[in-house]
Amino acid sequence: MVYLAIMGKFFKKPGPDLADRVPPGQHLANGFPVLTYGETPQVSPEEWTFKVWGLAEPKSLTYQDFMAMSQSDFTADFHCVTTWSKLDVRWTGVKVTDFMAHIKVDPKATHIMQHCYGGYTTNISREDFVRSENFFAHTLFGEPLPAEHGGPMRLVIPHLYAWKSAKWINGLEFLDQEMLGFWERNGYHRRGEPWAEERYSNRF
Ligand SMILES: Nc1nc2c(c(=O)[nH]1)N[C@H]1C(S)=C(S)[C@@H](COP(=O)(O)O)O[C@H]1N2
Ligand SMILES: [Mo]
Repeated sequence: MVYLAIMGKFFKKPGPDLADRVPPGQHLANGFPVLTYGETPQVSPEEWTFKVWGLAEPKSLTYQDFMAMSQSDFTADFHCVTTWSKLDVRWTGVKVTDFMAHIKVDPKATHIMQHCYGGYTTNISREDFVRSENFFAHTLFGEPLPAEHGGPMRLVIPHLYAWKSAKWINGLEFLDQEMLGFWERNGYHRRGEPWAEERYSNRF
């Protein structure tokens, strides 16, 4: 019985060292759940195209353009607002801070709308976007990013709830004011910081 209690302690709930990495109201997921609103777009790396517009010099980039940029490995925790978290997800891709050297953004741009194949959008402030722990990911646990997890390319913003991490990302629109993305217009918080439990908007 003591053995079972210990097993339960170690495998069902996060240990003390992991517990302080799980934000309030979150639980550790089994595996890596998929959370998608609508259909999964099927886009090959060859046809994947990424555009920058708005308060930035318009630019179109290919998958090869991203592969030619400086590549980095990342280990990051992933928190979905529906209360599951997955720790230590390993990705490979391009740091947002490295990517920014390849485009020209107007200093007046304070906010960004992420656009995706399939029409999903999510907003983020420039301050939350341009951080060295944020990245464009094309590889998950050493394998090409599967379509259901956003392949061929997604954004990962580890310090915000995962709805801010756009799958099948195909563009960034630079703005001089905050606009709301898909979930944000439908009741989710405009920022979504998991440690502050910024889950839903208080505007409704
Ligand atoms: N384009 C797009 N990106 C998206 C979503 C989506 O439905 N469409 N869901 C978001 C939500 S709510 C979460 S929790 C994560 C889930 O990523 P995963 O399916 O790789 O676990 O993707 C986010 N990015
Ligand atoms: Mo989510």
